[in-house]
Amino acid sequence: MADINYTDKIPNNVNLSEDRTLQRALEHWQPNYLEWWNDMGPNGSGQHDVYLRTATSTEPDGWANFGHVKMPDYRWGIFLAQAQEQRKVGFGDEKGRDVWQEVPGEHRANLRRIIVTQGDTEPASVEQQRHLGTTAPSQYDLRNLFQINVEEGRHLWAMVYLLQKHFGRDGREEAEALLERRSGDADNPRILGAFNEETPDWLAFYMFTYFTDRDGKFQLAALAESAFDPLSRTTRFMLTEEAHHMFVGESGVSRVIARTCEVMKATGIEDPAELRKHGVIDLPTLQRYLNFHYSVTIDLFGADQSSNAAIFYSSGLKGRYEESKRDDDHILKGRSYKILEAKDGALVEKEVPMLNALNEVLRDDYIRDSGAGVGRWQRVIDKAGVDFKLSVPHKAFNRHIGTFANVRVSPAGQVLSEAEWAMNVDQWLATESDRAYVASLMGRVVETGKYANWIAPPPIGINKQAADFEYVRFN
Ligand code: BYC
Ligand code: FE
Ligand code: FE
Repeated sequence: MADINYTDKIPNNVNLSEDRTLQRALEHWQPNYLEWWNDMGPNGSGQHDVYLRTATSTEPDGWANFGHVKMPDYRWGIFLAQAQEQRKVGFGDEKGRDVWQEVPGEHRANLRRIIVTQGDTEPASVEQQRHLGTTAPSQYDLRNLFQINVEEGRHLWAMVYLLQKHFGRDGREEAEALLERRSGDADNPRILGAFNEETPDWLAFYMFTYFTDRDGKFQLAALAESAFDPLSRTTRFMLTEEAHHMFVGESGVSRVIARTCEVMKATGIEDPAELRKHGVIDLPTLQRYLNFHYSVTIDLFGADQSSNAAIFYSSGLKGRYEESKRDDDHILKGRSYKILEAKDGALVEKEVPMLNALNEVLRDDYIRDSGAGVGRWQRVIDKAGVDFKLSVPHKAFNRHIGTFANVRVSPAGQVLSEAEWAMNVDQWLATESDRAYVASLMGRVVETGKYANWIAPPPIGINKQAADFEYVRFN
């Protein structure tokens, strides 16, 4: 595979210079993108030199370069994973046929919708996180935030490339609209719910990158199975970058827990209100943040029964997570899947056609995967000798999409009356006062090698850098 050509205006490994129309479309879009980045990207960061990795090839070993870069100079580019020779459609009605290099007319509207939905989340997350740089707990964390931001920007480029290359004028219009919607805007919001929520503080940021970037992992993995080969190759390379985003979330929460437990052991204090006087985040508050981000994120998988999902699968547009590792016919007609629904005050199982339940299948895969990290957080608590059990809420808790949208369910999975919900919700979801307390801890730490009081330092530096490495030079 050709290395990425960094002398091009737009670094790429897709032979951009041979497609003049596309090159012109992208060069027209690029200044609008930079304008969006300046308006909506990381606040006040334009002059900082940030220690970033930049993709320089798509080879599995050594695909990135590390070095100090000003973010507006980051080389956002278009990189597709290596083509797989003779790749065949792996599922659905066209299973076994050659994959598509162009968009089949009959699937154009659905593919466009999927690509736009995926693309919309990327700039949305940058918008949600734009103010966090002013309260970073360390240079290390600030650098991780910025790394994620530039890569989410690149993920937008990845989807815009597909739109402009394969969807003509419609694609160019969608590419512009992706720069016009705004997270949380009342008139022109981002498409999916979680991407219009705020990411008000760093605990929310770690929870978001653990839980919500993991939705990215599962959706991208499902799209990597697509019969539309350019989408498959694009998402496969995006997945390489995604791993670091989830690492930042998992290790971030882990470091918050480690610090809290350290103070709990040193002082012997267990009472959250007393603990707050020591400037750390009490574990019940952390659990309430977890409950919020988890429930908002599992909504992102869509309705538990969806005819869209059935069509996306049968027509080969979107597969399941690790499709090829599954031991079935990959067509799924006549198969069923058990979903839950609320009936007479209880949650009961119901068998439905599997094709219609594929959003739920992916959500269940996600639930298994995300629970593993929560188990690792628990081990930090256990090892410290602190008596507290973290838990993952029931999947029907605090849902706004699908069957449970109109039912109140406790984190333990009990169907509740509106009054019972109202009486207890403050124990389950972060309250205004929780958020105000966490916000009160957020203060910018800029000294090299120093960390805010509420979070432990990381066990190891980025790219194995030493503890006193200067990740960000503030200019
Ligand atoms: N909020 O039939 P359904 C990432 C709508 S994250 C608001 O279930 P479908 C990242 C739905 O549009 C990965 N609306 O829909 C992470 C539909 O509307 P209409 C993002 C919602 O199509 C961190 C209606 O409800 N990628 O990369 O089967 C940082 C009926 O629903 C929501 C993708 O999502 C919601 N949560 O499923 C940066 C992949 N959910 O038609 C980046 C592409 C549903 O009635 N998207 N609706 O007006 C898809 O595959 C599908 O569109 C969905 C929804 C799975 C999202
Ligand atoms: Fe992304
Ligand atoms: Fe991400």
